[in-house]
Amino acid sequence: RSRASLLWAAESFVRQFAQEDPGARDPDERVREIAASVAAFGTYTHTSEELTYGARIAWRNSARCIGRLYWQSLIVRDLRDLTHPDDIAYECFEHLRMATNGGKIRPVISIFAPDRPNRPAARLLNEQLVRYADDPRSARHTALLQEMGWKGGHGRFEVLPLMVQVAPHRPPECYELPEDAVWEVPLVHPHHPGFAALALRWHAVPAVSDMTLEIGGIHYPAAPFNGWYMGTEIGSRNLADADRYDLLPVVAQLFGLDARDERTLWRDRALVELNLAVLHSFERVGVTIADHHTESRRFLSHIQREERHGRKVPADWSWIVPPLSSGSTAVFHRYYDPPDPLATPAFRHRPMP
Ligand code: HEM
Ligand code: NRG
Repeated sequence: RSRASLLWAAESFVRQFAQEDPGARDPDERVREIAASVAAFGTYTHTSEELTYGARIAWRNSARCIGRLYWQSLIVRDLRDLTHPDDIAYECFEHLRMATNGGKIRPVISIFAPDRPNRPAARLLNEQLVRYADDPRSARHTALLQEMGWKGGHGRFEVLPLMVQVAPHRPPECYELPEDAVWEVPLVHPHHPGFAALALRWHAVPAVSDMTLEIGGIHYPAAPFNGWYMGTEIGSRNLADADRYDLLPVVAQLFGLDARDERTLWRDRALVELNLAVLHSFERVGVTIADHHTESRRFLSHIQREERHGRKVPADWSWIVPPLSSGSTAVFHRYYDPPDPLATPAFRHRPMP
């Protein structure tokens, strides 16, 4: 990436910051400072105010996220001085504890050292800080860990170790997650006592760890973030998709539904029971979770509030609309401003090495 394009990205970020935040520094002066640093070192360092603002705007720009109403409350942990994998792993576990907060989930992002010219930073290979080895979605990660000598991964809902890759073409360092960093919720059904015997559970905190945070031309590949779950992510997708835990036939059997005939709507009824169990179970143990009707209304409030500030809210309909009773949620019956792939700051996907 050329110095000119880095400088261009930095300048547009600094000017955007100054425009939105009256407390920001004089942008002209800051741009000159950045230009000098880029000329001397090929890069520059964000102030902690820029880092915090940049991370929050990256969330606000996430066109697939229905949860953006609270973008201003994101807690930003500035961990840019950490590069050793042991320290990164330790702080990822601290992240989970801080985010879990005794069940009252807080949106948090931990930002580790950025890429530097000819010196790519450490990255996390895990898709999320907490993922299960037997989830078909984790098959490649589980296989890789076992290839490297991990003895786990044969039971149900076993948490994958954290993989910190310090440099490209190097095998990752691996760390088992401490028990007190991972809150898991056992799934029970509010009316069917037999449901608990399925021995299902899910982790409390969704903490995405394989996306690169880009702010003003600087790339932060290790920047895990979390909010709270919307129930449908677990009940309609993780546990229900045929290429995930594929539990609809199991739930249908438990509830005595006739799975031979599509027109009994056994899939739909099983989905509702599963989603009900997820929401009930999280609520029962005091872990924050949103239902899709409430989160949909919040998203529309978010759009209204952003429009009052003269901003558009790019959104990806197919990701925003919840995968249960879609037409009965508030977000279904309209279109949205199209996502802008060039909008920054942003969270970006990258291929798994
Ligand atoms: C995607 C909800 C917080 C960034 C999503 C999705 C949901 C969601 C339902 C779609 C996921 C899927 O279909 O797999 C929420 C809720 C939050 C929240 C309820 C509660 C506060 C956050 C935070 C960030 C964030 C704190 C970043 C700071 C994103 C991004 C995606 C996303 C980047 C797209 C992920 C991808 O492309 O795979 N969110 N979110 N969200 N969210 Fe949020
Ligand atoms: N669907 C994924 C999680 C993706 C992000 N969802 C959130 N993010 N709620 C899953 O594990 O089911 N967040 O930052 O809260």
